[in-house]
Amino acid sequence: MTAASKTSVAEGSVPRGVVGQGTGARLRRPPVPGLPAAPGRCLVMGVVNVTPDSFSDGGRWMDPDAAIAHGLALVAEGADLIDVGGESTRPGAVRVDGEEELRRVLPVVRALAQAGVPVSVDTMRASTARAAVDAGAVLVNDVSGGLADPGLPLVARDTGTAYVVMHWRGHSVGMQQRAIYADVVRDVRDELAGRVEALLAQGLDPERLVVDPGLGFSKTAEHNWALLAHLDVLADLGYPLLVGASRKRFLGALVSGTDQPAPVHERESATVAVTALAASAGVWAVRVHSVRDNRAAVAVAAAIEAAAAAGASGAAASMSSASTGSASVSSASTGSASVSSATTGSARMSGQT
Ligand code: PMM
Repeated sequence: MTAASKTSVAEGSVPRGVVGQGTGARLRRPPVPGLPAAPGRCLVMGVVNVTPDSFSDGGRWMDPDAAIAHGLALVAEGADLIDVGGESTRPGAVRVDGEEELRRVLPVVRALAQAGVPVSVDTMRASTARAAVDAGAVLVNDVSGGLADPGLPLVARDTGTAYVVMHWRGHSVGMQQRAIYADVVRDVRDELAGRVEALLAQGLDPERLVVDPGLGFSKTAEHNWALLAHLDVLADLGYPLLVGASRKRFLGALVSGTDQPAPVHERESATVAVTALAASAGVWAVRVHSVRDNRAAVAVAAAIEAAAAAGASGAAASMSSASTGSASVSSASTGSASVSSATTGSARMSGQT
């Protein structure tokens, strides 16, 4: 990266900011204009793949009515937004043509948006993104980070739509041959920084960018774990982070403990564990196929975060109460207010379920 590029990424990140620099930085969840916000917790993005061949749910939601009903069910379970995709990106998947992709996603995007659901469109095509945004999508989830179709980020720019820039090295056919890194965390961070720089140069609004490490995309299990272990390094880019680990092969391998990954339906508990840890690390959102348990994991992380914040102020106040006496009373109410806000979060969740 050039000095100039470093500057422009840093400038782009200024309004976003993160707490601290370098390892150990705690991630933050700045609101993204036009998207739902949930102060104090990670968002949950529910996935609806309108594809015959996605590894996790391929073929289940090909019928538009079934896909729409599934999206609404995920919202009822607590999803904050729904990601609708019409093209599988599993390793080795062959590309679907643009017309077919549009035929799959458009009725689903339109119906969910009309029902008031915040919809994200998972596409690498400008034409699909444009039609989806016109139909009400509020987020463009581009797994290629603008590399597959350079016109795609321009759709986000021109329509003022939020945009996910995911780390990507090439299309599904042959992508695992590109899983070669000197230092995966540093390399992914630098490649994402390069993409962000290019997007800012194209005129995208830094306030509307979300960054994603692209777990499983040109990455081995070891690479995925390293990235999850160093989310703080990616957060140093200064943008909200989206993490998509749900049901992926590396979780299947972890569960089975062998080279033969456990089947998709046995990867759910490991997915929920990743969600709890990623939410606790401060990511902005997790992308998941099943929502209820992941939403509970997010609520757990939020409750612990709130209790930690309350505990910190309580400790400070009880130290000062030695000299003032009354300080501990006001800190106790501050503490319980924070804790009850975590409880309110859980109550909201159960209200939705
Ligand atoms: N993974 C998949 C598809 N889209 N989008 C983002 N932003 N991040 C991801 O990790 C991601 C994605 C592949 O999973 P799927 O086929 O089950 O949807």
